[in-house]
Amino acid sequence: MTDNKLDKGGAPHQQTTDREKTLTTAQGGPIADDQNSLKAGPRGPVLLEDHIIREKIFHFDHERIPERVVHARGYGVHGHFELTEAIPELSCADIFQRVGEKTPTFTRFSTVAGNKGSPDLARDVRGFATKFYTQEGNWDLVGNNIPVFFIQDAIKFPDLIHSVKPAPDRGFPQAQSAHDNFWDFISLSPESIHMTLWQMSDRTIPRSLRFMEGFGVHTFRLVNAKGKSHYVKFHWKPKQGMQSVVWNEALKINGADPDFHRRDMWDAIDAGDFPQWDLGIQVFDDEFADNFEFDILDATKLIPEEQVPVRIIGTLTLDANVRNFFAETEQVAFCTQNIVQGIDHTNDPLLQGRNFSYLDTQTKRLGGPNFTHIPINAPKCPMHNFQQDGHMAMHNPVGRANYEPNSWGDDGGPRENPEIGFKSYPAEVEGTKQRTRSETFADHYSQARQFWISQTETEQRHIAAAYTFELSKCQHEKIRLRMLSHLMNVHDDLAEMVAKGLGVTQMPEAAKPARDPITDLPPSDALSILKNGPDSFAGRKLGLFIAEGADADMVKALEDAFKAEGAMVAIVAPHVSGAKLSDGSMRAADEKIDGGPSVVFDAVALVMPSKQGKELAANKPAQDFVSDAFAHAKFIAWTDGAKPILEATGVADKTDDGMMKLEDGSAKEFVTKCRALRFWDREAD
Ligand code: HDE
Repeated sequence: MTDNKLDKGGAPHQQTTDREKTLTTAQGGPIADDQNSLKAGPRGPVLLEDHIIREKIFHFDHERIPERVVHARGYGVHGHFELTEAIPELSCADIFQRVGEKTPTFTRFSTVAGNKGSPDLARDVRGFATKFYTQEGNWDLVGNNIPVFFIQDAIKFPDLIHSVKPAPDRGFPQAQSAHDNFWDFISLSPESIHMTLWQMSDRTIPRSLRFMEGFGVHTFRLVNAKGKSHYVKFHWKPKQGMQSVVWNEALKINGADPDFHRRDMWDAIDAGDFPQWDLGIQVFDDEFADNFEFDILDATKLIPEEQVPVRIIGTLTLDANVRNFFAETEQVAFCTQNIVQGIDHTNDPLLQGRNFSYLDTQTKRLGGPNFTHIPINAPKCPMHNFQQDGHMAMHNPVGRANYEPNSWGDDGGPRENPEIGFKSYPAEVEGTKQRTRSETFADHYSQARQFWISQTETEQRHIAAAYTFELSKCQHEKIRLRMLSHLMNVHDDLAEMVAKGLGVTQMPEAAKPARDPITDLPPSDALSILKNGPDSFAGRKLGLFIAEGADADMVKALEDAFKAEGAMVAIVAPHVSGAKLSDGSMRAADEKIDGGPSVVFDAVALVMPSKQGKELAANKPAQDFVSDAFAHAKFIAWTDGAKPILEATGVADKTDDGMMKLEDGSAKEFVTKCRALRFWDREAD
């Protein structure tokens, strides 16, 4: 039984007589009063003997753990992986054997540069890390939403990250790469140029975590039961299709909703709209590796899908939000060295460095070697060993044996199992000990050029604009010019567009390449977002702006049409209480217009009588709703009554095929238009 009582001082007490619901100390002692500390007299000093306040505040003081040094801001979701094609001929990994089998997973998406409280829509690479709780141990695929990386050798990682993170003296900039330090480092590390093309593309401003690809980046090995190895690159392909926002929109979303991505993921899963990705593998052998233009151990290179097709072998479904953010998302500890029999590492020097780093960082972050005992990190298969003690140990050996070999028979604890136990692929290794970079890693521009020529004009424009924006934030001309000298080796068009954007009239000399770029690599459509559109508005959101007296039939027609498409509709109104529609019914709003700008929606519609349209034409948030939607190439529909708002923003004069007036029966037509997601022709104009 719960009761709400006031004590003499007026503090509310919510009381119960149910032992199960009784508030207790960490020691299990029931607490009678959680509102008042123990005092000597009602106005007297607080007594040190009060074990309840001391325990409560002591625990509070220790709530924070170090945030991740990179990828601090992240969002985790539970799910499962279902195998759709078994691959025993390639790998004996247990997870890849039985079609239809579901393996539980935990996936954490993240940004790299910002701290834990930074906004979701920073221009940044997104982490895409998945822990598969397989029946033969945990496999962590710790990837990104970009298939290549900035550097070739892990020894450069602390410098790369330092350069993008806040400068030591001033403590800013936060969560951004648009500054001198970052581009200084990049322009002195030509190996990073390919990655910066991806970084300056719209890949780093995804519309949703649900709408991006994922990549394992490195070349790994698949090893079958006979010990035969193939090389593999892992891919995640979103079933929802890819989509990004535009930069001006990203800037505004960060202000309107810094939690935009996590909210979107939470809402989708909460609504039962579970995002899915296909797991694809690119498999190749030594012969391909020997003939490929680049070194397959070089993480700054990808293998075009046209050269090695991606074969789909399973599907990841994210179907449950976390129950406790800290316990799950914060405490999850991904480690690249968590592989299972049937999957193995290669000599990629970046991967080798990561295998050291992740274990080390988790030990520091989670406070000791027993982070594997935390439920989110513990395997879901049997686990037995002789590891013992240490901070917060949850599993210790029982009985007398805590070592092996031992002669205690059945009481002697777990034993080795050569049959199913992990065996490293016996790759041959030889060489002189030396600090060097292989000659085969020396090409830094060819795939950057290939990426550029694979993009649509819209995407190229965005890339050039992003370089221009970021380099314009560099206060030192020498850094801007040094970057330009690299872009000249990528493609003349790109270099010219950026030079024009920066106002550079005298081009610098092109950087001297370590190896002459290959200029005839063919374009690869798979590298473009826009060439791979979903042609569906499913999973997207319409912002439906209504006001008092809005046509009830039109509101319903739009809601029905968008829901039938699998899309969401959010109602925006002058007041959050909503608006009375033409049929007298009250329609509650999801957002007041000031808090529901069009940047948080994929398309917008305005439905209102002309009296309200005229009034709202003078309302700045209402004007921004329309003018931003127009500027961000969104599809816009309106009823006649809303026209004054379009007129007030100058949009009414510019009607194009991305805009339409709503009339009876036209809701479905609007949905059909919206399937293109954006009306890019407007931007080109
Ligand atoms: Fe990471 N990286 N990384 N990284 N990384 C970490 O581990 C590191 C790299 C990636 O959601 C850290 O748990 C080094 C490439 C993701 O919890 C740390 C190098 C790729 C996450 C670390 C790299 C990644 C991390 C920090 C250069 C894509 C977030 C906290 C050799 C393939 C995982 C932590 C999560 C996190 C080190 C490069 C992806 C410090 C040394 C390449 C998705 O261990």
